Amino acid sequence: MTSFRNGALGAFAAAAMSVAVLSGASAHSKKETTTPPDGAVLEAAPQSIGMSFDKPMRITLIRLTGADGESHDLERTDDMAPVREFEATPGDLAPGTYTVDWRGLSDDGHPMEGSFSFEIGN
Ligand SMILES: [Cu+2]
Repeated sequence: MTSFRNGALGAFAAAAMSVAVLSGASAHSKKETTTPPDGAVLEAAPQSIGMSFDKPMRITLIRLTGADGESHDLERTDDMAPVREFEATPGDLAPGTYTVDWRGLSDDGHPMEGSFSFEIGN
């Protein structure tokens, strides 16, 4: 019976190890680029606001805030699905400095967040 027990434990250990290998292989999604790029000084208001990720990210919150602290509407089309390319459309934006804050859920289940800013010149 000892050999059966060892066999069962061995199979359990092997299964646990493969789970460990799998979770190790899928690290959380990383932000690669933003639109506009962080710190960009633009001549005109951007047509879109976005982030790209190396793996799918479910964006749970996106907020565009002006220097006066006022938040501006963003129209998103992703339906909160996990995407590698997130894009949202701003309305008309006056010259000034803007910050984008986002939160998301990585494909490995980890919550992520980030922010970037840009300036629209006069
Ligand atoms: Cu992660």
